[in-house]
Amino acid sequence: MGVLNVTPDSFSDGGQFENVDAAISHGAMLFEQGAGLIDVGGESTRPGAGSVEPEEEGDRVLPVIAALASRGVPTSVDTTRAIVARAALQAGAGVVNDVSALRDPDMAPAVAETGAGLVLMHMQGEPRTMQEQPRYGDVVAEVTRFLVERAAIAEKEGIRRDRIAIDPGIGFGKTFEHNLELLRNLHFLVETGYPVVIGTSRKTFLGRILGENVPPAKRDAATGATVALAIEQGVAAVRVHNVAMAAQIARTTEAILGRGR
Ligand code: PMM
Repeated sequence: MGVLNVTPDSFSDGGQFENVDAAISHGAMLFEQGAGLIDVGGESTRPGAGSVEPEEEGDRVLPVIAALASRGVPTSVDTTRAIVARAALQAGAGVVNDVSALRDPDMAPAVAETGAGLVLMHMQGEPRTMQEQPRYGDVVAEVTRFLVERAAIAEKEGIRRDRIAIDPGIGFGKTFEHNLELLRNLHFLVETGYPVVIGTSRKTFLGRILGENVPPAKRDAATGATVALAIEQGVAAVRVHNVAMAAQIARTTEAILGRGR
């Protein structure tokens, strides 16, 4: 899954793809490099980020999704708003990546009506405040329970089980230790039977490991370590900025594991 943030303030590629044409060609390039899905987002979920108006969010993502769809590039829309999701699905997106896991009550109907896929992500709190004091008893068990509950709700609303994926939400209301514990225990999420998605690419916890002087764009090798370990545990999809690198890692890891394509 290739990251295509069309926002002026996203933490790792902020501002770079604000221009619609640049975003379209970057998305097409990620597809050529091996992404199965281009994840187009118009609202930053970076810790502390404020929210944008739905109209503005739609204006950012819809032309990019439509253009990629017309070139046969599969896209997901990274949004928490049903109104944006509906428009994106109409413009040609095939999957809704909802980091709020159906907080908008109209989201499940929007996905169900179109037969689209759905990624349900776990987040404690909301982006503005989520890193203030994340707390869990048993982070792996609690995140898994939450995601299975949300998936059951999605199914009840008419979304087919085989169209639903789950994501522990690395960095979303989690301390450094919570993130590492989740990454060590992804196999636990895989055992639920839902395809598991993870997004570790260039995130702050990697900066903590590497040293805060290593900026997001220089954290790809560290991201690669998480990709290999996630695939080994049975994760179905990794959301990354550097698709060319992740595709090589994925193919190599799968070949070693005897799961080569
Ligand atoms: N992370 C970000 C945004 N969307 N979606 C899913 N499913 N999983 C994630 O971990 C995730 C996401 C934030 O990262 P970015 O600002 O680099 O896009």
